Amino acid sequence: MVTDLARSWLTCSAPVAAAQAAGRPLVALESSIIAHGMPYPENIRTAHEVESLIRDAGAEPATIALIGGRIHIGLTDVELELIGRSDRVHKVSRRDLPATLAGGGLGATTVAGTMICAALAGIEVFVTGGIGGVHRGAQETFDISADLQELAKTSVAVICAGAKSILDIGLTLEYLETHGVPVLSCEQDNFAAYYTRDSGFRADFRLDEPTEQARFIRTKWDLGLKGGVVLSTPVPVASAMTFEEIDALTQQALDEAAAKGIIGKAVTPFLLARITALTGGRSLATNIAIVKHNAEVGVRLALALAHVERGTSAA
Ligand code: PSU
Ligand code: MN
Repeated sequence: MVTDLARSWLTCSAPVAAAQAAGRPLVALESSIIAHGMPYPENIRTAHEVESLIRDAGAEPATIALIGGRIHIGLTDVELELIGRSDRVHKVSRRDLPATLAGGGLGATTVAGTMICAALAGIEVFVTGGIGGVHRGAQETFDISADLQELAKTSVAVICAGAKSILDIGLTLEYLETHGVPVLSCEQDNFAAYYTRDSGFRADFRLDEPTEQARFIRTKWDLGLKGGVVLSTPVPVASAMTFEEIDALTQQALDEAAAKGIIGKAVTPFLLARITALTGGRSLATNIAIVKHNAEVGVRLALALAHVERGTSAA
C-alpha cells in the first residue's frame, strides 16, 4: 500500500503533475540507462527523443531519478543534463534507495529502483531497455539482479527488449515463473535477447495487440495478484545484431570481468561498457533503436490500459 508518508518523498515535474490532474496516461522511464548505460551526449539526446515520442503519441513521459534527497518523477532539461553528465551518479536499486535519498546525492534508478518509484507515483507502465536477471554462473556467485524480486512484488508493467545474453536467459525465465511473473511477448513467440531478436526461449504468452496486453495486466491486478508483468518486444530487424557476433563479444566481456574480480553492483555496468567498447560503438546505435521501439510499444499499452475497465463487468 502506498502511504502519504512514502508519497511525501516525491517531486513531480509540472508536466507530470498536469497529466496526473487531467487523468492522462503516464509512462515511466529509468535513469540508470542514461547515467550508466550510454555515453554522453548520446544518452541525453536519446532521452529527449524518447520523451518526445511518448508525448507525441498521447501520453506523458516521466523519467525518474534521485536529486537532492527527493525522488523526481519527470525531469527538467537541467536535471536530465545533471544525471547524464555527472560522473558521481549512484546506481540505485531497492537496496540503495534509502542511502542515496538520505545522503542527498544524485541517483540513477535501475529497473527495480524505477519500479518502486513509479508505483509510489501511481504509474502503471514503465519502458526500459533490458531487464536484469540471473547471471551466468549464478549457481556459484549468487548474482541475481534485484530486478527479478521487484517484478515479483511491485505492480508495474515493464516493457523491454528481453534480457541481454550477458545473463543466463533460461534461468532468468525460470526465476520469473517461480515468482509468478508473467512474461508476455509481442511481434514474435520468443522472448527477445536485446541486441538480437531471438533468445531461443519461448515467452509465456504472445499478445500482439495493446488491448489484449492491457486486459491481461488489468485482470492480474484486479485479482489482487500483486507484482509486475514483463512485456518483451524484439529490436527492429534493421537494427538487430547477429547472435554469433554478440555471443563472442559477450563471452570476452564475461572473461574479462572474471579476471578482474568484478563483483556486486559493478558487474552489469562493467559488462555493458565492455560490450559497447568491443563493438566499436556499433551496439550504441542498436541500443538507441531498442529504447525507441520499446517506447512505442509502451505508450500503446499505456493508452490501452487507460481504457480497460476494472472488474469482470467490463466483459
Ligand atoms: N541490462 C541492460 N541494460 C541496462 C541494465 C541492465 O541490458 O541498462 C541496467 C538496468 O538499470 C537494470 C540494471 O535494472 O542494469 C541491473 O543491474 P544489476 O544486474 O546489478 O541488478
Ligand atoms: Mn548483480
